[in-house]
Amino acid sequence: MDKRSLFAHGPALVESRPWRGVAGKQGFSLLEVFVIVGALVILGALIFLLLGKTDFLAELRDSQRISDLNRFRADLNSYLSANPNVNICDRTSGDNFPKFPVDPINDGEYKYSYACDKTLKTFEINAKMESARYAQGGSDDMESTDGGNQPDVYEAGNASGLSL
Ligand SMILES: [Ca+2]
Ligand SMILES: [Ca+2]
Repeated sequence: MDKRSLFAHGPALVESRPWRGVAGKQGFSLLEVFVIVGALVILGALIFLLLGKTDFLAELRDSQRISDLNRFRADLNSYLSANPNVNICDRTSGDNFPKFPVDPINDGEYKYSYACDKTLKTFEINAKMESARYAQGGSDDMESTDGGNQPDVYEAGNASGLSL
């Protein structure tokens, strides 16, 4: 039997040719590869620099603390306006009593503390700043410029002089 006759039945089912991609282009050009690698290197360097900055994550947590305390103060003031007879020292009083925020670290050193006077309807919520920037003496000192009586914590509330 002629060997060629076994393989000579019509066109081959599978053709072998280079992959041409969706738009008919053949893979990536060297320039495209360089641009992508360059962008990844720059992105990696930026992340490395930001995370390497000593206080970057501490500043993020402090921003969260400042936001938490200011929001709680606003929420509780609104709640007090709507419920003037509420016992401000009983956080379980009323279904709409503002949710007490939790410090991003919440350990022995960094935690929120709450003080209140149920007769005067005054309250204060405090947090310890973690970064040099927001701590007492820092470039954006929040602790000693809040109008409170404790220069080494950030105080928020409605008590006169934040003296609770
Ligand atoms: Ca203070
Ligand atoms: Ca105080």
